[in-house]
Amino acid sequence: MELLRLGPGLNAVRDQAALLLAKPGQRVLVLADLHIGWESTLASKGFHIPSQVGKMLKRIKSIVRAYGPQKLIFLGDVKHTVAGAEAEEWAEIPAFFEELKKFVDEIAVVPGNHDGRLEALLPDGVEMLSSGGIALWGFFGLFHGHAWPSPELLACKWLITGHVHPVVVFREGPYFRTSSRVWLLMDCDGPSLAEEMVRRGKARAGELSDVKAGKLIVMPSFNEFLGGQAINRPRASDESLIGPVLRSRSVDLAGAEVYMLDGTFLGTVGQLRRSGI
Ligand SMILES: [Mn+2]
Repeated sequence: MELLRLGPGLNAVRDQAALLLAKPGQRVLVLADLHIGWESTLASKGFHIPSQVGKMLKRIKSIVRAYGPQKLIFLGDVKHTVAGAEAEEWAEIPAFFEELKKFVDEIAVVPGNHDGRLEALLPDGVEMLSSGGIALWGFFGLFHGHAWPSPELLACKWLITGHVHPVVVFREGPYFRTSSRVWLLMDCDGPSLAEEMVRRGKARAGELSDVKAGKLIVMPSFNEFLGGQAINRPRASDESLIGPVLRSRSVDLAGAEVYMLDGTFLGTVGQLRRSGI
């Protein structure tokens, strides 16, 4: 396993949709969009896919073994069904967290839009954070992305979200298409984002004296089978997957750099859309 450096203390784990945030003596692993229970919603439509939770657990364990983070933060959409909890989730989610507790000291969840009633499934010792996210070390503002971040996150240089499940879709001949999960890295105009949040009543001007947000990362989904936003297609297929910050004019989505999980740079979102691949 190998790290791809995105910034100071900010690393993607090569070939994994995982971020390792570090400062001297501390390491935090961040994963987004596991959507546990997604397969069971497909079963009701007649598709039967074996549960992915065991495989995801295995992948998390191997990353933890390689880098020894003290803390694991789930960046929203741990589970799939939006409002309630399906029978499979009632069984799989508590067992999943109990297993994780054996090898990571601290576990926290930033809730996403699919995490209704998740709290009831979390064992003792797993912390449920606010849906406005968490300002880690005053440097990394972590939130899911379906809603605005808490105002204090704008004091962080890096904003980090999930929710979008960005993929690039490649055509292969007339019949086949393959999609690859990708990272998006873009500039973010912190003062303009702050202004927009004040205008929309999501923050009070006094709360935003120290705005440092300058970069936004959109993480690929940790679940490798989920569909997502084909960011190389001219128009987003599902606007609801975009979220308020990406829809705002404060971030440069067209200028976003697109990276495959192995670190290959594909170009910017704008270039990919224009090239029509
Ligand atoms: Mn989401």
